[in-house]
Amino acid sequence: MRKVFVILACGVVVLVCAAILMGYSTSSQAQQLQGQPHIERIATVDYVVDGDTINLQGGEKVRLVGINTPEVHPQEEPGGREAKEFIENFCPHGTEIGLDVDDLDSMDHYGRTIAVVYVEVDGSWVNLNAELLRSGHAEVMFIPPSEFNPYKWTR
Ligand SMILES: [Ca+2]
Ligand SMILES: [Ca+2]
Repeated sequence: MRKVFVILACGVVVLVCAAILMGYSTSSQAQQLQGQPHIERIATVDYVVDGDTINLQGGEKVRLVGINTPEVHPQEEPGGREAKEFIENFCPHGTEIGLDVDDLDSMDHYGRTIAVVYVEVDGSWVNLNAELLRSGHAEVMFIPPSEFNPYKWTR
């Protein structure tokens, strides 16, 4: 009787370990699907222009790829100020951000760098473009050719 119990207990331990390992591998697979942060360079924020545009120190302007937020200039559209404030909270003046520039279309016709912007939150890099979509401050604006598929960020 005691032996049966020990065998059963071992079985339970093995099952629990297997479940933990399986859970671990699926979550890391999910992370891979979402795309690991791929940071090509670090830049410093001068100021946030609006929800999808950031001016960097040194004069470079960045347009967040794959998304659009309501305008703030010259006329404020509904939600424009909220979107601007949302990203200002993540990257106020002087913040170091990570950039992944769109390899297939690196600049728009206003001369702005087209990129995914990463901000550091609790020690890990967060895709700010995706955060704008998930929080409802931005809509998908997919203009091919592009290295990025913003529809993946909404999942
Ligand atoms: Ca916009
Ligand atoms: Ca890139």
